[in-house]
Amino acid sequence: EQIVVATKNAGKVAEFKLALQNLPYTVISLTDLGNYPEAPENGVTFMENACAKAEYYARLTGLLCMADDSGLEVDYLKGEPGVYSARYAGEYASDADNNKKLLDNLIGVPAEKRTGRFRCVLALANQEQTLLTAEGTVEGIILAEARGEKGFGYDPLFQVPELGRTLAEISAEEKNSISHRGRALSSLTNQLAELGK
Ligand code: ITT
Ligand code: NA
Repeated sequence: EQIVVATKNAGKVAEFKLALQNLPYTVISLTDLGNYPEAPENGVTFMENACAKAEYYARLTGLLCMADDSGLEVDYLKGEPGVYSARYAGEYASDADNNKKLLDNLIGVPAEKRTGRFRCVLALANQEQTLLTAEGTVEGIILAEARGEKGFGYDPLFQVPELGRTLAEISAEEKNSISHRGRALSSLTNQLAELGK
């Protein structure tokens, strides 16, 4: 059976393909299927957005779709940018623009107050409904300057205390083994395996 990874974010696609390569499903990405429109994203929670995206693309493609809604919650900023992480610095903001805005909003804030987490909600849907959901988080510290070239988004600013490294300084395999997305994925694939029994 096929599962479509229903995201337009190339960074997410790479992590999904790596994590799902041993699954008894053929994983294809939305971009492999053609030029689909952007899903509407009006929810105020990751859960609402993940389910809406999965159902939207399942209806358009007629295939089983998995969607990811994720973002960075910074405690000092009362949980921002949260569900607005992709468009923190504006509708068409680049990762660099968003990272700059985050750094600007934390100028002068000491390390011990720069705590936060990445959160990921995954939803798997068919044409009728959402079938499964899963959530994952990873705790970290927002650095005052970027470190590392790997990953995407806010990764160069996000240090994992246990590693003493940012998510942009570790391999995609290592990131998947500890990240919000990796954790949500292992929960979702466990649920899928249970369904299959
Ligand atoms: P799709 O809706 O097409 O999946 P998107 O990038 O718009 O793509 P989101 O609305 O879920 O997806 O936004 C998530 C944003 O949160 C993403 O653009 C990054 O800025 C940030 N983010 C999520 N996971 C991340 C990760 O693993 N590393 C760094 N930044 C991440
Ligand atoms: Na979002």
